[in-house]
Amino acid sequence: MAKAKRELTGAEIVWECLVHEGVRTVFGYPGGTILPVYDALSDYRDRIHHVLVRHEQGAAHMADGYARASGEVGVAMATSGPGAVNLITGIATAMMDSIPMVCITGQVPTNVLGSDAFQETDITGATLPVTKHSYLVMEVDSLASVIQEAFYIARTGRPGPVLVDIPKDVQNAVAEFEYPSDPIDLPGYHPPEQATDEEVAAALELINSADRPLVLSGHGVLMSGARDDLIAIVERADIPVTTTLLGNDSLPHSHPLNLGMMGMHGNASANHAIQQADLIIACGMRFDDRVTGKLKTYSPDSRKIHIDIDASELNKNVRVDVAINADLATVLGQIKPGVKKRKRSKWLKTIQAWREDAAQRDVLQLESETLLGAQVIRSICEAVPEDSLIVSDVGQHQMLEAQYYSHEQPHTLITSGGLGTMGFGLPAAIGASLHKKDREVWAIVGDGGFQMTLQELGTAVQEQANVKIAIINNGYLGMVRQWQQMFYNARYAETPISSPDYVKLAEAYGVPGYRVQRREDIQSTLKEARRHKGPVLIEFVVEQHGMVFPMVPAGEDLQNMIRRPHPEEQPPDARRSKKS
Ligand SMILES: Cc1ncc(C[n+]2csc(CCOP(=O)(O)OP(=O)(O)O)c2C)c(N)n1
Ligand SMILES: [Mg+2]
Repeated sequence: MAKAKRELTGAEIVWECLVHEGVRTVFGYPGGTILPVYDALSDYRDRIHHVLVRHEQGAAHMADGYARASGEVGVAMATSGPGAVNLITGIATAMMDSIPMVCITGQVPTNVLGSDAFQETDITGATLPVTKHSYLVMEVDSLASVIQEAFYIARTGRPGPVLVDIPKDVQNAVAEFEYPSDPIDLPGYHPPEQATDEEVAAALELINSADRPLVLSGHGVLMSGARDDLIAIVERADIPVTTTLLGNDSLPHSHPLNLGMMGMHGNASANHAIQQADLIIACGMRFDDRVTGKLKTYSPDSRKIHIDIDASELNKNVRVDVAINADLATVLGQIKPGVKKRKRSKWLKTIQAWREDAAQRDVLQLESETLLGAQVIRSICEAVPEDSLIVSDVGQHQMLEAQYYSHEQPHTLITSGGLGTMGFGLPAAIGASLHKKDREVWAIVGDGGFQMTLQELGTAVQEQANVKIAIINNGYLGMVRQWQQMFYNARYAETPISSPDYVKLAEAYGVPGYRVQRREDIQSTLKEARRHKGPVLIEFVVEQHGMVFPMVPAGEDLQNMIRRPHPEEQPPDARRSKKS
């Protein structure tokens, strides 16, 4: 039976469409040109929860964090001009990390568009390079189908952010509403599905004949749901795996074949393995410069297979022998039956020696009497349940998280990888916690990044978001200071940064606050903090000059890592203090 059409305003159509798309939470901030939509919200409050943020950048990051935690499309909303422009950092962050998001912005009325009207910004123009697609809706009759398309584009193929800009008169106009029921078929947009038989055969030929194969596991493994098949394949063929930052939780940390993260701050064993492999199988990753180092000398002796949903990533940075443009989970399902059982003891033994050497180099820093970020992160990992969600900000603490937190379960790490957006951590954690209400959610942030978006503490309190905030306070924009120390003769230009009294700040927001200055107080404070429901803040005052190693200097050969010294190489004083 055909449903009766209803007459609705554009503003009501927005909410109706969101309900039809299964949206339950919207992050936003009102203003003049989005007023009709906000006014219509009152009729939808029983189905959609609106989270009032403190800055629109926070809305975009929260929608992003919500999307990453839920696998659903995150929704952010803002007014025109300054509101819309404030979303851009969050949109660009989502774009770089392939996060499905729909951003709805108000726009000045159509009759003044282009006249530099009050709070007019060409937001579709401004966001063109950082959205997967964008729309300026000029007629209310097309509003429902545009919103439906926006969700479809955001979540299909390689996911990404889509912007829908709606002039105020379109929000006020009335149209007959019926949610479009026809399957969506967009000209020129047909996400690929499976590999051809020839591609599967070519990949299998390389996999089954390699002696030193290595899987590079990226975000796409998690996003396409390919993890189980990947594990089955590497176990059968005894293939070691290294992960990107966003693929860090794409296989259990303790899995014997997992070499951990590759790249600039990756594990030495992973980087050596890349350089010495005779086959690289790149799954849902994009050969970012942070993981390849110098392209000219990248993995010189290997044949290469690259599987990615986005055709534009294939042969972009690294030339490969077999390029497969399809859904990764589907392709691994196709490949799996043909993968031969093999043991690769010699290759794994070589790798094991690199791993043992690296473990030795970690000992001094984990045992150091001075409080270090690595110790804090390892302690959080030991204290919290395995399914806890860790959201890191950007900087040294982010890399330490990737190195020292053992992610056993998938979808337990959220971080800004591609754009490296400081200020992402707290709002993304709030967004994630509003979906994963039964999970422990930790924002691990630096003193610099936290101060970029700390106003969102207000949102966390208003929502009683269950977010535990660990500020790794080293008094510096640490990662930049590290570069200055290594490459700019230790001239610390504008990297020392002061902080407010974070315990008092927490108090001002009505949040329990703690300060930890000694290693022996970490665990007891974590225990105490975890007892509180709702937001909690802990400041860890750590060594100011801590470093993140290994480090491949930008543009260098992956093999040329600057390493933490092996205990045998420590200066005599350091060895003595360790013994005492
Ligand atoms: C929005 C933004 N501005 C600047 C940078 C450059 N940047 C990268 S890491 C970093 C320092 C981060 O300092 P902090 O948050 O204290 O973390 P730490 O490195 O000390 O752990 C800076 C400034 C960035 N990534 N993002
Ligand atoms: Mg810092």
